[in-house]
Order: sequence, then structure tokens, then C-alpha cells
Amino acid sequence: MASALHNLSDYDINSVPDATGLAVGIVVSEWNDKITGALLEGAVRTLVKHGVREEDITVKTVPGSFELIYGSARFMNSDQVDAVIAIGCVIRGDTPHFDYICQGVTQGLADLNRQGKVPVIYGLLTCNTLEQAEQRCGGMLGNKGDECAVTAIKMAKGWV
Ligand code: DLZ
Repeated sequence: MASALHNLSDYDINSVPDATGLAVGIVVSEWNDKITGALLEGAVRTLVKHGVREEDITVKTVPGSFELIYGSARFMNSDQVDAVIAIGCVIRGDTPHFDYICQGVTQGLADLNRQGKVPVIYGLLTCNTLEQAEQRCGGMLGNKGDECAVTAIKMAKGWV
């Protein structure tokens, strides 16, 4: 149970490199937009906190999480960003759709990472309930957007 209680906004500030000069592309899904909007806010706030200039953050929206793959690929191939953050939220429904979307997006983003051009950070919440999502976008379990921003900085700065 310990990992389920991990606060996504907790990190060692001294372990994060200075991110000045980093350009970051963020793709955000419109589905469950209250959740994805809060994740986006967390990601931007944390990037800026570590030195990324707001003008070096480019945000693009896509209709649903499945489109995060295409959006991330576009950023990756633009040669304009040092890292991509893909933000979405899928909530389980009555059909197997949830499983197909989650698997498809996870595989798609993994395939992009395998190309090794720029890191593509996995900001997809895959939740059984809306409450679980709310807990992870600024609620009692922190904000996955913060975690994504820290990961993007570490990955982009760690390999230059
Ligand atoms: C269709 C659909 C459903 C049912 N649920 C979600 C969801 O919970 N979260 C999400 O991000 N997107 C959902 N979508 C939309 C799909 O991701 C995708 O946009 C459509 O299937 C069109 O490709």
C-alpha cells in the first residue's frame, strides 16, 4: 500500500538540475479537462520554478488521450523541444475501452521513447474512478503534473 500513498508532488529539490534554457512541449487531452487542466497547471508551475521560461513552454491540446501519441510525435519531430510531456486522464467505464486506450497510449508513448530523440514523459492518469483522478491532480496524493515536470527536467538535462 505504501506506493499507492506516494505523494506525486514530493521530491528532493536538490536532485533537480537547473532547467534554464530548456524548451518543453506539453500535449494535453481535452477529455476530463478539469483533471488535465490541473495536471497542466502543476507541470507548468514546476517547470517555471526550476528555471524554464514561460515562453519556452509550448502547450497543444488534443481531443482525447489516444491522440497524445500523435501530438507527442509532432513535438518530438519538430526539433524545437528538449522534452515532451503528455498529459491525459482515462477513467474506467463499463466497457473494455479503458483497457484499449490505456494500452494503446502507453505502447505509443513507449515507442516514441524507444526512438531516443527527446524524452516523452508519461503524464497519463489511468483511474478506476473520478475520485482517484482528483486525488492525483492536486488532491491528497499531490499532482502528477509536478512529477512529470521534474522527470522532464531530469531526463532532458541528464543527457545533454
Ligand atoms: C472515447 C473516450 C472515452 C470513452 N474515454 C476517454 C477517457 O476517459 N479519457 C480520454 O482521454 N479519452 C477518452 N476517450 C477518447 C479517446 O481517447 C479518443 O480521443 C477517441 O477514441 C478518438 O480517437
